[in-house]
Parts: sequence; structure tokens; C-alpha cells
Amino acid sequence: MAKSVPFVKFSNGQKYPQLGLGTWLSKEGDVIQAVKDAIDIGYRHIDTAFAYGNEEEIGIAVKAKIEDGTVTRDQLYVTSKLWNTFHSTAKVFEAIDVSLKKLQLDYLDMYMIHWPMSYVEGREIFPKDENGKFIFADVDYLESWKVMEKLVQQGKVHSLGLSNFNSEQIQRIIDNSTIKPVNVQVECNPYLDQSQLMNFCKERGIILTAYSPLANPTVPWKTSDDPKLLSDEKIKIIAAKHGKTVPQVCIRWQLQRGNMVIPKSVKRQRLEENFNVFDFELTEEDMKTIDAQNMNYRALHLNWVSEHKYWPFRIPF
Ligand code: NDP
Ligand code: 1BO
Repeated sequence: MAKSVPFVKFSNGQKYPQLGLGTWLSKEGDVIQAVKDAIDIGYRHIDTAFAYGNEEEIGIAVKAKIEDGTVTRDQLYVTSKLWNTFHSTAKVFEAIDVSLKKLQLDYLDMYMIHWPMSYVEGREIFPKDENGKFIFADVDYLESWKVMEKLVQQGKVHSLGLSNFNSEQIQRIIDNSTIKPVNVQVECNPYLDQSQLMNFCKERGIILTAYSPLANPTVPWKTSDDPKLLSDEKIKIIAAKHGKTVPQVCIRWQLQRGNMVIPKSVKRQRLEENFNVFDFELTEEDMKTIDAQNMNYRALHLNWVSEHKYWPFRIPF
């Protein structure tokens, strides 16, 4: 019998499992088994995106686990994201249908704008000119949001969220929408604690989802100079005290802060490890020690598109 994960409640009344499975860089060949294993272990929330190129495999795994009776559709919560080359009105309508078809679903539990920047449409997902420079488009993310509101009205999506938006961009959506974002997904771990953005979101009834909660040690552009969260000496001491691992402490820290958290793994043993975080509690002192490790280190800076007018990292949060 699988263990169960606590739910958070969104401002629109929808509940969502606080712990989910990340799937960025989960490759074809690995991801079907990983999603099946995750569902067997008890994960009920799966995070994907058009840009991850694995929605089709995730759809196969989800369908198999529904057909073998492990779960029903309404016990699962699937998030996907609108990619940067699909921001214009016609493209948003197209993108949701593509994602739903690949995932073999009638609706998404949550749909997010993946990044505020739009790239030129109709080409590859990272469109570049002959000099390797990204080709931007000038679509305002407010246009995308208005279509996403229609997707909710059509029943194709239950909740709307934003990913990689800064506080000003989130506020601009709130001020110009009829359906408010219930969730903001951003990079967040002990080395990038996002405490200011968390407070900002909390004041507006938005729940934060922590991506790269283990400071993803395999981000493709990482260098040997990047800090290594999983080797952090202070967190190692806390983990040893509780008979837990550093990843488990990092995940637990997010849960106790009230965030949703979506660690990725394709290995069954790690999926179990990352799920096994509901039988211990970090003390107030542990929490403070972990908070103190913050160094505002951001792996997903995307500074190669920093000239885009909507690149989100020009302001502190
Ligand atoms: P994570 O911090 O979850 O780290 C994943 C990496 O850590 C993988 O290399 C994984 O390897 C390894 N790992 C997982 N568990 C353990 C463990 N217990 N011990 C040691 N190593 C471990 O990084 P992600 O960037 O993947 O973030 C999680 C999810 O957040 C993504 O998969 C995606 O769904 C979402 N995300 C969203 C973004 C956005 O722009 N909205 C951007 C980035 C992520 P292995 O698989 O081999 O176990
Ligand atoms: C380009 C990075 C996308 C991760 O969600």
C-alpha cells in the first residue's frame, strides 16, 4: 500500500500533492519506468513540460498505471508548461492540444507559462540565428495568459501557474487577469532560498513550487566551480542527526516551509529516498541552520537570453 503525500490547497479551492516528481532531463528510455515506479511508490503529482520532450512517454506510463488499477485519473495531478515558442494566441491553443494528446489526457491539473520570454515561433524550441544568437519574439505574456484563462473555461486545464516569473511580472499578471495564478514554480533550494519571493507569493495567496530542490547536480552548463549542495557539511550533520540523507533534508526543509517540491530522479532507489520524508521533522534550529546556507546561487540563470526584455533575473526577486 503506497504512502500518501499531504495536499496543499490553492486559492481556487483545488488541492495538490505537496511532493511531486520532476522530469526535466528524464530521457526517453528511462522516464516511462521512472514514472511507473514513482506512482507505485506513492507519487501522485508529476511535473513535465512540452520543452522536456518526454510528455509522450509520461503519457504512456500514466495510462499504464491507470489501466492496471494502481491509480485513477482523479488521483493524479499532472502539470505541464507552455513553451517560449508558443506564446501567441493561436500557438497557445495549439500547444495545449499537443501536450494533452502526447500525455493522453483530457485535461491538465495545472498549466504554467514556462518562462516570461517569447522566442520566434515555428522553428526549433531554442531558435538561433547563424551566429548562435537566440531569436526572440515580441509576444507579451499577458496575451498568453488571456488564452490560458480560456483553456480553464473550456475545461482543458484546472489551475494556472507561472514559472520563472519575477515579482513584478507576477503582479502584472495579477493586475490584468480574471483567473489568478495559484502557483509559482521557481528554482529554490538551500543555496537559493527565495525567501523574498515566498513572502511576496504568500501575501497574494500563491503557493511556491521549488524546482531543482537538490540544486540539480547535472545541469548541462554546470562547471566545477559551482557549489555542491549535496556535499554541504552543515546539512550533512543535520541529516546524520536524523538518520536521513542530504536530499531528504533538502526536501523536508521545503515541505516545512509550506512549499511544493518536485525532486527529479529516474532511479527507483532515489525515488524512494526522496519520497521517504514524512517520518521526521527538522527542528527550528535545523531550519535556521539550513536557511543560513543561502548564497543566492542560481543555476538556471539563462544569462544567454538576458537581453530579452522579459528576462526575469534583473531584479532581486
Ligand atoms: P533536482 O534538484 O531535482 O536534481 C535532479 C538531479 O539530482 C538528477 O541528476 C538526479 O539524478 C539527482 N538526484 C535525484 N535524487 C537524488 C538523490 N536522492 N541523491 C543523489 N542524487 C539525486 O533538479 P531538477 O532541475 O531536475 O529539478 C526538479 C524538477 O523541477 C525538474 O525535473 C522539473 O520537473 C522541474 N524544473 C522546472 C524548471 C522550470 O523552468 N520550471 C527548471 C528546472 C526544473 P538521477 O535522475 O540519476 O537520480
Ligand atoms: C531551459 C531550461 C528549461 C527547464 O525547465
